[in-house]
Amino acid sequence: AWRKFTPKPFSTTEEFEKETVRHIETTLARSLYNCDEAAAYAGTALAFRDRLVLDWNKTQQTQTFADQKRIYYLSLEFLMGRALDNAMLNVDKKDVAREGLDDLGFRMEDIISQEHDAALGNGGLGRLAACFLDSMASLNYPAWGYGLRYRYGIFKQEIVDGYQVEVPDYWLDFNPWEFPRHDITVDVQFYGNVNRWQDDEGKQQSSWEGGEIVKAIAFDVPIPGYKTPTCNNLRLWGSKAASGEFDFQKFNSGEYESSVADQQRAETISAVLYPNDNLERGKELRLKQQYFWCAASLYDIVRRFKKSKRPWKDFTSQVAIQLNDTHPTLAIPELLRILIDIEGLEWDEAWNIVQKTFGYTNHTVLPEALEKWSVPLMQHLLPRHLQIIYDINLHFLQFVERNFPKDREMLSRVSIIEESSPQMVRMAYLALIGSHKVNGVAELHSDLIKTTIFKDFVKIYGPDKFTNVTNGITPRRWLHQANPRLSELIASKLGGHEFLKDLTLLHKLESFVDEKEFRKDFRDIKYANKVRLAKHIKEHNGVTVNPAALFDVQVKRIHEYKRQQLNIFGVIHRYLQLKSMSAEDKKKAQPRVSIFGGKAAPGYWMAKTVIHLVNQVGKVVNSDPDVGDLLKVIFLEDYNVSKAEIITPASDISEHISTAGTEASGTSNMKFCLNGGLIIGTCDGANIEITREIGEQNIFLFGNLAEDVEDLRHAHLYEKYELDPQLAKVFESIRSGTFGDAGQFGALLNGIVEHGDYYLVSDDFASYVKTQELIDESFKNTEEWTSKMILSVARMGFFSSDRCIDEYAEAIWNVEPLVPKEDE
Ligand code: 26Q
Repeated sequence: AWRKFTPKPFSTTEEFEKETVRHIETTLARSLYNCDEAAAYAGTALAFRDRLVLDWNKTQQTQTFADQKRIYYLSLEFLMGRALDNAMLNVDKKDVAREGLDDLGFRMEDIISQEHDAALGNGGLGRLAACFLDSMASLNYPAWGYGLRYRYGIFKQEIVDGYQVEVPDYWLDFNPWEFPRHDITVDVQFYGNVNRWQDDEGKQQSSWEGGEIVKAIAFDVPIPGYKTPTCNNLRLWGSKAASGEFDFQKFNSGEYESSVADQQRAETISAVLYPNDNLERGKELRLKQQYFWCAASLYDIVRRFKKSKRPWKDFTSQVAIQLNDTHPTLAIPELLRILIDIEGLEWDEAWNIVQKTFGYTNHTVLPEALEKWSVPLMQHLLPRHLQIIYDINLHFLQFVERNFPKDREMLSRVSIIEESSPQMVRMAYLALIGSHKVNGVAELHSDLIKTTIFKDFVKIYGPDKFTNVTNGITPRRWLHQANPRLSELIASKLGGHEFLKDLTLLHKLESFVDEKEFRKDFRDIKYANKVRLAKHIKEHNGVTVNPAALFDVQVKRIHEYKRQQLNIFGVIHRYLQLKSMSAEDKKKAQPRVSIFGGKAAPGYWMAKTVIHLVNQVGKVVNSDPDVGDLLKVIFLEDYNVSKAEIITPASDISEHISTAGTEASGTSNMKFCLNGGLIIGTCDGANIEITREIGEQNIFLFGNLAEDVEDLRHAHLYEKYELDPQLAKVFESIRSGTFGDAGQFGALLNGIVEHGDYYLVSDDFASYVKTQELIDESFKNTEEWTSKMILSVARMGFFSSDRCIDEYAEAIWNVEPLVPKEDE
């Protein structure tokens, strides 16, 4: 009987308009006579949301009844960006919507840009999680994401007088993409104490008592796949006081403030995303966030499993959980606690389940980014989990002792507990020990973790526990959506858009590399994308840039290891050269626009100084008549996913210039290359594999190698050390006040001159400058440059996140795709 009432999705322009207008007039209760762009966006989003929901329900139903494993991707960050454009492309109805909106008097681009970015992440790790959700849905894998519903995502960056100012990102005002599930809640416990006793059979029992309870409420977000009925789920947890709104007893007895305080304390847990990228800070609230989210997610996963009435031994054939870095590591002791304390399993059986269930992805070897939590803090907040961690450690160390009886030092090196004061829990070791596979995110990085931070563990478990899955990006968003004209040009050559589902098909473009018309079309598209970015720069920075100039882009989080300072010192070097150049030589010089973007963690002073320096240099250079169009320096405010969609297709060259061995993978390098932008980079992260794929004649590599970094650092500290002479000139000009008060930049320069140049800026400066000169010459040769662009795009097939997901599915998760059943 239900079937005949099931709504049908719109398909024609007229039906789309009807649905949109219906939503504006009824759902939003707005009159069409004062329908502005915001209302048109809301109506359009709701019309598309209806379509997704139908597929979503069907997908979840199919997954529930199939006898198959589901993937659970646990990540504290999902950097999703906007959803509407993506939804329109995935259901293949963007043209219908464009026509319909046009009829109603709106421009598609204006409507799309009404949407606020969902910015629940810092950078690479969070965007990777978003690309993975897109790929899992597009490949029909039954998968759920689990995360936190932050009230405030990553802060909005404003630039005031050249300085970064952080403004709160309140993004939930109107969010049609989330469904609050007030009926799906979990009580999460904190603090309290542990009772231990022997039961009637003499078995040791533990239970966690007392403390306080915070309620987790589910908010579900549909994740549509590209041109497939699969629509997966992203479940984000929000926190609320367990007692409901506020404590009425307290309220009625006059304690107004404390009744509201409980509520506020609970809601603080999901209030804000920590804005640190690759830096860990042992804050109690962060640990509370981690446990709150792990406990709610695990409860939910176990609840779903128990509904299927299977025995516990089947758990590992139904559930695979991937840990996105160490942030969700508490899921390991939490699952043990559920299995042992609540479900009554024996340690060995529970441990076996846990190890088979979890996989752990490492994203960094930087020591300052490795998570550690103090034992006293853990004892206070999660007393039962600390005991379980001790038990895990005991079993593990006994195992190590049996196998390496002669190596006494090994035990303290590999112990989960660091014997410092206070003692610390090493989360990466816990994650590794509790998982069946550990992977790095690019070949070099996966090799490095085996020889540095996890060296002992390779001896203990053997090399097979470790694997590599090189990162990738979704071609739907980063080619088709961000660069529709290039996507159409490729489709016209390849006979359709199949390459968006199988990116390796791009290789067929190679056979057109010498076609004159194709080459021109390719260049025209790059130029049009640059015109669009130039317009954005004019509007936001008030600077006119010439779209014919070489656009040189570095956009990513600001971090010393990523070396934006090397870039800006290179820009100053260029400026000084231009200043001393004859008019004759200037005619031959290659005009360039240096574009920077990225956020600094609010407490990271060195990173903020770099932003300030870029802006100061821009102020001087951009108004210097000696330089004119030959050099412009731009800092783009508030770099985020939707800005990346404009910037990425508009670059001629982009910079991926980390100190070798420090950038685990990088993913924007892939985005630029896929859009016909060339790369200047170090031999680091995925740059190495990009080079292997596209050929070394199509990329500009420079600098010292990872294997030499340690010796160089040592030499800086203990041997005579001389600054690169060209860099010394740059520093002189900064110190003489060319770019404003030199005192501001003292720490930045001294880190290099006096404190050992940890990131090897001086060591790499000469080869960096030389490589930039090579780029100028190469760019002037338009034909040579065009071939490099086309061949790069043609050879990027490997870097689709679809390939990553198939690798995870095969080597780590052991899951198969599952296509939702269509109604008969
Ligand atoms: C940890 C503890 C406390 C507070 C914050 C954090 C924290 C938060 C975010 C630590 C690290 C991050 C983010 C790390 C990150 O984005 N890493 C990047 O991951 C990408 C995807 O694998 C790689 O391509 C980059 O190379 C890597 O830097």
